Amino acid sequence: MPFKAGELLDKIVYPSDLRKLKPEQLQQVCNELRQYIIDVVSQKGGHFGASLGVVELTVALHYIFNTPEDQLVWDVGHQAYGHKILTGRRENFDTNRVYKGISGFPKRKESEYDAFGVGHSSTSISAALGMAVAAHYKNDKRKVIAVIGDGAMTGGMAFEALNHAGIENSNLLVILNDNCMSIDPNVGALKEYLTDITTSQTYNKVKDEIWKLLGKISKFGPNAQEIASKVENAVKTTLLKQSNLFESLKFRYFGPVDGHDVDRLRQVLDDLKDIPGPKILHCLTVKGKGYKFSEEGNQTVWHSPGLFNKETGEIIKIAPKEPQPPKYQDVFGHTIVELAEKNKKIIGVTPAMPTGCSLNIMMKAMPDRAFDVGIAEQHAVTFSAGMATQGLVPFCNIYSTFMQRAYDQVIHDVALQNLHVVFCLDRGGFAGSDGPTHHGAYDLAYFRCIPNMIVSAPMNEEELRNLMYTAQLEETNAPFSIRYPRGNGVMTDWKKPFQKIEIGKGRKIKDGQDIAILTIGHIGNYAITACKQLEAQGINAAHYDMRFVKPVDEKLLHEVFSKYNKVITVEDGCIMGGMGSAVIEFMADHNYTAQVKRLGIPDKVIEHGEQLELHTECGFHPEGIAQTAIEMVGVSKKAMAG
Ligand SMILES: Cc1ncc(C[n+]2csc(CCOP(=O)(O)OP(=O)(O)O)c2C)c(N)n1
Repeated sequence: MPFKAGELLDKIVYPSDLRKLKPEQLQQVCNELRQYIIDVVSQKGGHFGASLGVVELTVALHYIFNTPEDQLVWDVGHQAYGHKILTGRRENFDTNRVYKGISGFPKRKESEYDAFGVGHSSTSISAALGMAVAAHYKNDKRKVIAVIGDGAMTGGMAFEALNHAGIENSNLLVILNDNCMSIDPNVGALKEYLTDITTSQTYNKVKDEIWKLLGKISKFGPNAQEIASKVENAVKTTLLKQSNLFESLKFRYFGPVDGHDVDRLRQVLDDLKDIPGPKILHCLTVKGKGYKFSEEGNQTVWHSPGLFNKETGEIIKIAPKEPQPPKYQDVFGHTIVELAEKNKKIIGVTPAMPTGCSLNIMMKAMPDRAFDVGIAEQHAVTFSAGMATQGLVPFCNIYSTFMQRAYDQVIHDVALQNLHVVFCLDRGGFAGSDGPTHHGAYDLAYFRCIPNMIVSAPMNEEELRNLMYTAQLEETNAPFSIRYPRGNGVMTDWKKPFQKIEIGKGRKIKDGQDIAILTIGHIGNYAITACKQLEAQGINAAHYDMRFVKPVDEKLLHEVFSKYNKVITVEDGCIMGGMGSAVIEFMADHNYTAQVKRLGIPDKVIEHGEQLELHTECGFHPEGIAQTAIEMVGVSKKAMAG
C-alpha cells in the first residue's frame, strides 16, 4: 500500500479498534485521518473539502456509536472519505473512484458500515427515519443517525422527512453539518436562518447567564458540568420552542456546537445517544478544515480540486500543447449570455450547480436574470414553468441524473401545459468516476415518452449553440430539451454565428454502402472514428447524426431503411426506450425489415470509471462500434472480396 498512515490510524482497521483508544487520543486520530485524506486525494483526486470538514464528527460518531449495529446515514456521501478509511477501506482507499476500485460514495454492497447508498442529495433523513421506524417495529435498540449538510438541507426531501419524523417519535438523531457551503456558497432563507440562530444574541445571552449561574454551583461537585449542559439544553429548548424551526417540527434542537472540537462532540453525542425521540444537533464546521489552502482558499474549487501538490496547494493542470476544445458546460454558459443579450425573455435557472453547469457566467454578467435556487430540482422546474406562463423563456439547467428528481414537474407542470421551458441537461451519458448514482443514463428514454417534448442532443459545440438558439425562438414555443455530456467538445473554433435548426431534422455525416450507423449526440464522434477504422477494413459505412430523438427525423429514417438492411444505433444512454428504440419503433410502424443492432447502456448498473472505460465496457467505444459493424457485414464483405 503506497500511503502511510500515522501511528494511531495505522492500528485502526474498523471502528472497534478506534473505540479501544482513550478519549484524549482522539485528537491525534483526527490529525492523522485528515493527513491521510490529504495524502491520498492530492495524488488520486476526488472530493476533498467536505471530508476534511467532518473529520472530527466522523471520529466522534464512530467512537460513541456502535457502528455498524447503529446505522450511520451520510447525505450525498461525498464527505464520507474519513468514514471509509475508518471502516475497513484504508488499504484500498487509493482505488477510490477508479474503475473496479471502491466507490466515491457510501454503497451498501461495498461495506456493512455503509447503511444506505447515496450520491443524490437530501435523502438521509428519510432513509434514517425508515430505519428508525423499522428498528422500533422490530423492538430493536439500534440507534440511527443521519448526517446532512446545510446545502442538502435546502432540498425538499429533507423538509418532507423532518415533517414526518417529528410525529413519529422514533429514535432518530439528525446531525446538521453547517459549513455555509453547498458546492458553491449555500443560498436561501434557511441559510440565513441558520446563521441567525448561530449568532442569535438572545440565545447567546441566555446561554452565558446559565453558564454564569452554573459556574457558581460548579464547586458543588464533579457532575456540575454535565448538569450544566443538561440544564442549558432544557432552558434553551424551552426558550427556543416558539422560535426554533426544528423545535416547531417537534425535534429537540441542540447546538450549535463547534464541529471541530472532537472532545466536545464526543461528550455531546454521548449525552444525546440515549435521549429518546427525534433530535437535531447543529454542528458548525468549516469546509476544507485543517488544510491551509482549502480552508482559506476558494472552497468551491476545493470541493473537488483534482490532483494537487499538497505542499504548495497548487492544483495540477497539465497545460496541453495545442488549444483544446472547450467543455460543453462552458459553451452553454457563454452561449446563454450571448442569447440573453438579444432576447430579454431569457432567464437562467440552476438548482445549486452554478459552477458545475457554468451558469455562473450568466450570474456574473446578468445577476438579475440568473437564479441558483438551492438543491431543489423539482422547484427549479416548476419555478421555470411559472415564469414561462408569463412569457419568459427560462433555460433550466439540470444534470441529467438530478433531473430524475423533477420528472413529475416536467410532465405535470411543463409538458402538459406545453410551456416554453428549455431544459439543458448537463452530464448526459456516463458521468465517469462519480459512478452509477451520477450517470445520466436515462434522460433520452424518460423524456421521449412525454407529449409535447422536443428531445435533442448536439454532436459538437456548434450544434449545441444552434440548438440553444433554436430552442429560444418565439416560434418554437414548446418544452425543449438539449442534453450534452460531461467534458470537452471537439471544436476549438466553436463560436460560429447562430443558425436555426429545423426541429426534428437530423444530418447525414457520411454516405455509405454496407451499413448505416445512426448516432445521437456527442457519441457520434466515436462513430466518425469507427467509420474510418471500417474503411481501412474495406467496409463503407454511412453515418447519420439524428440530432433529435423526438420528433424523430422520419424522412431520414425512410432513406436509411430503403437503402440499408443493416443498421447500428449508438447512444450514450440506456438502450431501453432510447434512440435505438425509436428507430426500431419506426421500422415496425413502416413495415421495414432490417438487421438492427442497438448499442448503448444495457439494463444493468454500470459502476464508476473513466468515461472511455465505461463506453468500452458497454461496447460503444470506437472499436466496439467498428467491431459490431464488422460482425454484421464483415463476413459477407470478405467473401465477396475473396
Ligand atoms: C439531487 C442532487 N442535486 C445536486 C447534487 C450535487 N451536489 C453534490 S454535493 C452538493 C452540495 C452539498 O452541500 P452540503 O450538503 O452543504 O455539503 P457540503 O459539501 O457543504 O459538506 C451538491 C449540490 C446532488 N448530489 N444531488
